Amino acid sequence: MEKKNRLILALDVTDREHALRIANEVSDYVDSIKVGYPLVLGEGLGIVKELVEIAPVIADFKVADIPNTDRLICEHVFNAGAAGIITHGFTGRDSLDSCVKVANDFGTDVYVVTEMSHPGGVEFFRPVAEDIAKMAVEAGASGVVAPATRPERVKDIRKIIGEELSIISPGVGAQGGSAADVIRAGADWVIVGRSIYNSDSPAEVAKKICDEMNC
Ligand code: FNU
Repeated sequence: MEKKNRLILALDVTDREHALRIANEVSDYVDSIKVGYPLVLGEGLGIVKELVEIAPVIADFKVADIPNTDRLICEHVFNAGAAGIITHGFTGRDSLDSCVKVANDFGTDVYVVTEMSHPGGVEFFRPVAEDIAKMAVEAGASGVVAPATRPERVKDIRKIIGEELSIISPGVGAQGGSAADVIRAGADWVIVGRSIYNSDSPAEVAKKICDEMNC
């Protein structure tokens, strides 16, 4: 992903027109659009093909299955035009390897969740986040997902993964995190959803977040 604006839009609206309107409004300020279950279950995977006309798409399916099922999911997602996918890591190295292999065949990116950004994200993830980050490096993932709600954890995870892998970081705005703080802690991109798409002026909010990050 080209680092220009450091902002990834989390497009969790559920209908096509709304999604395309928001995506078009903020396209000057985002490096990528993240779609997940809300939009894809609402409109089908075909929405990805429409969105890639506006910006590269990351599919946030938090893939977490056996290697064969993971492979099938990744193939569908990349065939639909996505440039990247978010996977879980707790399913183990063989499952992650399967996703990375498909991504390498397509020339796309895999981002592995380390510790989630919501309060419950510390319950089970906290003790294993570092191990998952290490595995992401060893498996050749493109990057990891780490919480903007806890910049100190982004710092910890950056120490483990070094400079080669990217950190994409959700939790800015609606979940209480600050874009500037998490970029300072070592994130490469922030992922922002509700603060932008629920706003009356999505482009203005997106621009403000970019300005905060000095981009
Ligand atoms: P917003 N997301 C997250 N925390 O929030 N993929 C994680 O740890 C994670 C994610 C996603 O709060 C979440 O599903 F791994 O409205 C949503 O799409 O700004 C987005 O990041 C945050 O949305």
